Amino acid sequence: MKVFRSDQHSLHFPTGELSGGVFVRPFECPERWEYISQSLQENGYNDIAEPDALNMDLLSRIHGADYLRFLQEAWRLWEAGGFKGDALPTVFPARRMQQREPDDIDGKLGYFAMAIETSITAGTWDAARSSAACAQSAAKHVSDGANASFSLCRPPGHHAGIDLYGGYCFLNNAALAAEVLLDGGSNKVTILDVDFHHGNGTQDIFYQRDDVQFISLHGDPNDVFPNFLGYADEKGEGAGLGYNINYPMPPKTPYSKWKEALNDATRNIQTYQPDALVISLGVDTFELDPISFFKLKSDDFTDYGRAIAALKLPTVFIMEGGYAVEEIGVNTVNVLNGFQSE
Ligand code: OKP
Ligand code: ZN
Repeated sequence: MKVFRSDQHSLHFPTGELSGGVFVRPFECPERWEYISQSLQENGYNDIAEPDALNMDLLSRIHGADYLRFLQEAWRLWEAGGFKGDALPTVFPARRMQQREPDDIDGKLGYFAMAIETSITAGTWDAARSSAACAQSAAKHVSDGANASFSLCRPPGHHAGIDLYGGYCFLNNAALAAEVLLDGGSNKVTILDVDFHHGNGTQDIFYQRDDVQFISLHGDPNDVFPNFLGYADEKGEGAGLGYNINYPMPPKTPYSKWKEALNDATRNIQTYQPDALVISLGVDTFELDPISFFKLKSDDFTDYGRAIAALKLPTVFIMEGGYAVEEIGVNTVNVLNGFQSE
């Protein structure tokens, strides 16, 4: 399985993340990428490529023009304001306030943010764009005939909506991969999101569409981030009705229960009959993950990799979360090994 990755991921590394009322070292850190790279190489995934340049026209199919402009100008405007730290929002267009983008950078940050643990830094745009480029190239590889590919995306993408950043995400890598597949001749694509957190951004992007089925297994938003989306009653709208499927699950969910949800998800995928599959692959479902609450063990990742392969669809794996840094490589490779063994 060919791997796509870029060194430019390291351009994004904020000094702190607001967590529990204090600034801590960000959970979403560059070593995550290093551990995954290392495990891939140790396990024979040595067909590694740099991505092609990002196609901004394709990116514009999933993100708004104002949002893309904002991501590119945010750091310059923040610096021009003379601020000392990384760019963080402090004010939001909450209920009964105007949903209008102001000129002031403090206002712009809040207008486009869905969470504030995610800072924008000098290198954020370049890192986010390299991450999206990896997803694009991995999807192109499958669209050109490969049966699978893996994109080592960092920063992750599934919380990034049409015009929203947050949850460590800026550009929606999985959504872009789906667009590349559609562009390359697929009529229908399923995005299966197995990250611990609900893929609110991906849901947002495809909520009214029937050419992309979105299925997410995740911690119940009543109990955990992103808190305001990911409930089971969110089923899509208009043409998209029926093509959005959420499986929220409670704290301490063991693999046996998670697998039941996955089995139901695979039945829904078989009914939909997509031409290709995109996996939003977060390994934060692991029992030792510091910010999550499912109980998967390392071998479980191998098992569900096999179940994904049993769908017999061209598959693009897009890296999302996973914060038990020392085990992140093993758990990621286990999914790929399970997939390859089938
Ligand atoms: C991104 B992905 C920690 C709160 C963290 C943000 C979680 C983002 C997860 N105190 N909130 O889906 O892995
Ligand atoms: Zn996650």
